Amino acid sequence: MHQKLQNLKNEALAQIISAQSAEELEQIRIQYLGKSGQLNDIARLFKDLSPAEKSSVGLLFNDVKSAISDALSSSKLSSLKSSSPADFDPSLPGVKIALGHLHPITNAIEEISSVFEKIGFSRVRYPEVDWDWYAFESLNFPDNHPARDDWETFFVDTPARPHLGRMLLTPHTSNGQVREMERVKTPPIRMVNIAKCYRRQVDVSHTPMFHQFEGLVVDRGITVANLKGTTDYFVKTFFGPNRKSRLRPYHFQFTEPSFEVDISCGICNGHGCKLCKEGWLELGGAGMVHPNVLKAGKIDPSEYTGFAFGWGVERTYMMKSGTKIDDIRLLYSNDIRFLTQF
Ligand code: FA5
Repeated sequence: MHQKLQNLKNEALAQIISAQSAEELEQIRIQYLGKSGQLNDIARLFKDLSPAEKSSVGLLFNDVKSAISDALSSSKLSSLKSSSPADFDPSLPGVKIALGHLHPITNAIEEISSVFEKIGFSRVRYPEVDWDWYAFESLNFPDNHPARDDWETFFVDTPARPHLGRMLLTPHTSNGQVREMERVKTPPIRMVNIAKCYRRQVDVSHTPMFHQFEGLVVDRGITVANLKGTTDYFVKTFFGPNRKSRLRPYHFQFTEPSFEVDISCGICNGHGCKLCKEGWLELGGAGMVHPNVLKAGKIDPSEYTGFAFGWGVERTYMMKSGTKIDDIRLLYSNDIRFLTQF
């Protein structure tokens, strides 16, 4: 019934916008809001709903009804119905047109790009549908790694290619690492790859489609200190000067050593609270690029070293103080009441 009401609202609003006369608007009013109109037809079905359904459908019903009547009364044509030139009052304020805005994640991506561009990173974009070679094989994943299982990754039903393997929806932006090494050929490399990722996961902190931003720096003499400095710079610029970062030992196939990066909680300032428990929130993975990955990108590991990190855009955005989003799925629910708050 939710879908039916949404469709009805969209149809009514589209008809109101394209109405050519006051008579046409009146017809639309009768069709949707009249005694035997489509909204009342739906209201008659309420009796068959459970009490819980009744309250959620009821809320949407009222929302649809007021959206249609507001659109009817604010339509320029409705004032033509009874007005003669003498009734027209030019001193009345005009009708405000509702303006949309970019999605909060689009804004977050722009902000993240500009934070890294300020310290010399180039924003790049690599395919979101890519070969197993770039997503796994070149990143030092063994054949039997669980992430390569159908259960974790969405594979595309096309024949595998020699060397490149199967085609898949990228489960992380790390597929950009070897692609960037192939593009630049000779370091220095300083890229930030921001793209959509796909995994078979959905709950309060996971969506099947999400975004990651992947940093990769390769040059002579790059060390963990450069990784820590870059992380600190990002954390203080994006979240605020009081937030701190820490590296926790971890394991990734394509970095050695590997870390999980945590940031101090913005609510309790690192002291421990209901949200973070011990004062820290996890941002994502990082580490020093594994020599095998440099070799796969035809870069000599005896001459160059590098660091890489990959963090979730949605989770990073949700950790900004004051965002107060406690369920990641809300970001993609397309609920205008949620989106207009940002
Ligand atoms: C990776 O994806 C590594 N490629 C990160 C990396 C890059 C490590 C470079 C080292 C060097 P992980 O699976 O932990 O790591 O994902 C990183 C982040 O992506 C998570 O911390 C989280 O913020 C985000 N993320 C992962 N899965 C989801 C999901 N289903 N929904 C939303 N965000 C997700």
